[in-house]
Amino acid sequence: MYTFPKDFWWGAATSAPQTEGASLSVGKTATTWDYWFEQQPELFYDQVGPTDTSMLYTHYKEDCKRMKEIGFNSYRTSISWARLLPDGKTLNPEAVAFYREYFEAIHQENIEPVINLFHFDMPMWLMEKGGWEARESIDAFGFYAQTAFECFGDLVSYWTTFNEPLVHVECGYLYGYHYPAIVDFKKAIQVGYHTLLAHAKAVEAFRRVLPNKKIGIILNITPSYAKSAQADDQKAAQISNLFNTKSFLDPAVFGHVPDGLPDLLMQHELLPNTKETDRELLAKGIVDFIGLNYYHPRRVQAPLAPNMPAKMPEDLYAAYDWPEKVINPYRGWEIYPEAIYDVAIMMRDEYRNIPWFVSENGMGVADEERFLHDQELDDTYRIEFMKTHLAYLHKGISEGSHCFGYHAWTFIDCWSWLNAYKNRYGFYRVDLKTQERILKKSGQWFKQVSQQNGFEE
Ligand code: BGP
Repeated sequence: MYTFPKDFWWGAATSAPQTEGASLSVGKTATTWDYWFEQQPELFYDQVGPTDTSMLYTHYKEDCKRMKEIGFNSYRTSISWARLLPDGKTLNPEAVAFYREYFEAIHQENIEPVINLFHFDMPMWLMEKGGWEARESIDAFGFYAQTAFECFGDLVSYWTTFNEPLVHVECGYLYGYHYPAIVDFKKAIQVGYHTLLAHAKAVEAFRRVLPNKKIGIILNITPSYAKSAQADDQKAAQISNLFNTKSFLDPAVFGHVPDGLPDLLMQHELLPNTKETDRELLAKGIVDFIGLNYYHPRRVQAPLAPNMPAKMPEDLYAAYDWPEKVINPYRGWEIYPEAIYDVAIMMRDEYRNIPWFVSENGMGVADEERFLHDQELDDTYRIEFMKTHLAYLHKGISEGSHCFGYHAWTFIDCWSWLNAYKNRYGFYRVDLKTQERILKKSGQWFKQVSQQNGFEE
């Protein structure tokens, strides 16, 4: 039997833009997603945009009951910045009422809410002023964070500032997958830097407004494994970890950017514009806990055609196609549960064993809707995926890593950016036409795991 620590969190994560719906109503203004969908709906899978999500805005009460039914004792979602502050300054009373009722409904089911502030949903009013590229985004985020803490601090004990900040940096400014779809390494570094400062600004406000509660940050973790023991491959893996793991984790845990990163950026003419007071602000960004979203690792090797200065990260480390990799045939990502153990040990040994939890882990299945229907929602593959990851997590915990929970991605099939409803992950299936929710086999299994606080080997 794999038994997990007492009071272990069992639950799942979602986010406001991926579940709420009502995306341009009840006072909410547009985010970059609403805007982009309006401009170019053909970019979105099946042309499904952010309005057509799982409608938690109207279904949240029953959905909180559904969470309880499958054993959740904690649950993460986010607040929509553009709903709470439609113009960045004026509070939307309907948003306050909605979130207060939603968080109360979560409590009524004895579920601990974990509330995140930013999940890739940049309000258009700020995008028009430059978004994360503009230095004023730091104060704008600080004001939003403080407002949220003041409005909901009595109902929420666990807060997080950002979900996967690396993703809005990479997807928006490096690879062109998210709006504003810019491809510019130097801009991406500047955007990442402003995000770090915005995070610190929010933590600073948090310590003032809610000194007795806990704050963290949610990071995507893609541990980099080198192709070989040769020095150039090892160096590539180190650089990849510097960018992809340490860039946000070190500031959140130690209050400063990781050693080696400023030198590397200087060498490649990528240093961001800074102010003298930044160092002091960054030091205020130390959190109480970390959430790590783990889906797959990175395999890297020395760059095939290094460029000096680097134009893209690939000039510093290249992707490597590991011949032994096991692939999720439904989503294309490598499945490597062992990495979750390596991450647990890294947190223990390199990050002062700060409390952390797995804040997303799950198996995406493209077009699951089509074939699950015929198999009575039998998603055994998802159960196997979670079991193997939990087994490695258990090993890390039994060796002293301070992990206090596991959140699946996700509770309910939800809208996922340009992929819309292509890859489904939910314990509950959602019929987009009728909004009917149907429990998959994985949800029944998860209930047992939560009730037993573990599972049979
Ligand atoms: C994570 C995000 C989630 C969700 C998930 C699945 O990076 O935090 O918001 O999108 O990935 O992604 P996809 O639907 O592309 O498979």
